[in-house]
Amino acid sequence: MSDHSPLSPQALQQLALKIKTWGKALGFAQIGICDTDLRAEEPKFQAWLDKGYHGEMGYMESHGMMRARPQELHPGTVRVISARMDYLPPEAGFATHLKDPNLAYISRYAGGRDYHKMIRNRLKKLGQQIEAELETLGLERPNYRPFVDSAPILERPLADKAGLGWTGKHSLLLNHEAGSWFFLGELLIDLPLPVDIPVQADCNTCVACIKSCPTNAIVEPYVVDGRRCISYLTIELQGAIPEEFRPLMGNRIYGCDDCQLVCPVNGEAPLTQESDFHTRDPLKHPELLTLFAWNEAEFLKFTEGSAIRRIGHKRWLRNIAIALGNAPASQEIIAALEARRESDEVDEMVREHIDWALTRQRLGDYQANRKTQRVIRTVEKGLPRDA
Ligand code: B12
Ligand code: SF4
Ligand code: SF4
Repeated sequence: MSDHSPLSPQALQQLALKIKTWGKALGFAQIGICDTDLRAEEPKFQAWLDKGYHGEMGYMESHGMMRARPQELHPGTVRVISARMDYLPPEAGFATHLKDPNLAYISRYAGGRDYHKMIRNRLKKLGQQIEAELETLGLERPNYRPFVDSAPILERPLADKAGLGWTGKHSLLLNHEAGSWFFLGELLIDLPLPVDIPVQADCNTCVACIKSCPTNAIVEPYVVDGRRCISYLTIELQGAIPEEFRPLMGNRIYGCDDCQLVCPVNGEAPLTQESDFHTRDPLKHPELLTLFAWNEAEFLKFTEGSAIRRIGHKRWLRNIAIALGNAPASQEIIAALEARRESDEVDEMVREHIDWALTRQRLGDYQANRKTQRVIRTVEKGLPRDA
C-alpha cells in the first residue's frame, strides 16, 4: 500500500481510533502515530557519533543513517505506530537501595521479565488485528513489522513525533501523565494513517537531571555521552570499567536511574499494569555479598527471563566488585573479595576489579557520595510512594 490508500480519510481516521483502543487492550498505556520523516534528527545523530559518544556500541553506527529512516529499515513504511508500556514496579525502594551501600541498586526497568519479547509480541498482535480489520473490509493485507529497542531505529524521536511526550534534557521521553518510566516500541506500517500532534516540551529552566548525574554523562541538554553513562558502563561495556568512573558508580550494579529519580515530572508516574515487570524475589533485598556469592549456575537461574542475564556472570561479578569497593570497610567484604579472586569463575578482567575493590576496602576511607545523598533526599521528598 502507499499514500494512495483505498481507504478514505474518514475510514483511516476510524482505523486509527480502533488501533488506539486495541493497543490499550493489549496493555499499552498510550499509542501515537507519526510519519517517517526524521531528517531533522540526522545531523544531531551524526554529531553524536562523530564525537564517539556511542563508545563500544558499534551497532549504533553500523547501520548508518538507516536509524533515522524507518522506510529503509522496512521498505514500504509510511507510518510508525509508536507504543508506550509503563514499567515502574510497586515498592520501587529507590532511596532504600541507594542509601544502603551494602545493597545493590539495580535499574527498575530490569528487576522483572525482559521486556523485548513481550512488547514485540503485543505489537505483532496489534498488527494482526489491523490485518483482520482490513480483511473484513475486503482490502489487501497491510505490510507491517514490530520493533523494540534493539532495532536500528531512533525510537525516542519517533515517539516524540507521535505525541507520546517530549524529549527531556536527559534525552529520554517523558510526559505529564506518565513521567518517563516506560519502554517504547513501534509497528512500522504501510497505511497512511492520520498522524498525531507532538507534545509541547516542558522542561523549562529545570536542569535537575544534568546536575544529578553521578558521572556527568549529560554533557549538554539533550545529549548523553554514552561512554560516561552508568547504564553503558555496567551493561554495554564488555571489558574493564575506566577507573575514573568506579568510585562514582556507588552501588549501581546494573543500569542507573538517577536522572529520572530527580525529575519533577516523575512525581505522578503510574505503576506498571504488568505483573511481569514487578521486581523478582531474589532482587527485592539485594545484599551485595549475596549477589557476589552466586556462582554462574545460580546467576543463570536467578536471572532467567530477565534482561540482566545478557551481561553474563563475569560482568555481573565485575560490577558487584566495584560496588563492594565503594562500600564501607568490612572484614566480611575483604574475605569475600579474596575468596572470589581465587575462584575459577573469574578472569583477568574481573580479578583486576577485585584488586581495585580490595585496595579501596583496605584503605577504609569510605565516604557517602554527596551527589547521591542529594538524589536520595530528592526521592524521599518528591517520590514518597516509591522511596
Ligand atoms: C543506545 C541506547 C542507550 C545508550 C545511549 C543513551 C542515549 N541517550 O543515546 C545507553 C546505554 C547509555 C542507554 C541508557 C539508558 N537507556 Co537506552 N537506549 C539506547 C537505544 C538502543 C538507542 C538510543 C539512541 O538512538 N541514541 C543515539 C542518540 C544520538 O540519540 P539521543 O540520545 O536520543 O540523541 C538525540 C538528542 O541528543 C537529540 N538532540 C540533540 N540536541 C537536541 C536539542 C533539543 C532541543 C532536542 C529536543 C533534542 C536534541 O538529537 C539526538 C538525535 O535524535 C534506545 C532504543 C532505540 N532503538 O532507540 C534505548 C532507549 C533510548 N533507552 C531507554 C532506557 C530506558 C534507558 C535507561 C533509562 C536505562 C537505565 N535505567 O539504565 C538509560 C538512560 C540514560 C539516558 N539518560 O539516556 C529507553 C527510553 C524510554 C524513554 N522513556 O525515553 C529506550 C527508548 C529503549 C526502549 N525501547 O524503551 N541507552
Ligand atoms: S542513567 Fe545515570 S549515568 Fe546515565 S545519564 Fe542518567 S543519571 Fe547519568
Ligand atoms: S529533570 Fe528537569 S530538565 Fe531533566 S528531564 Fe526532568 S524536567 Fe526536564
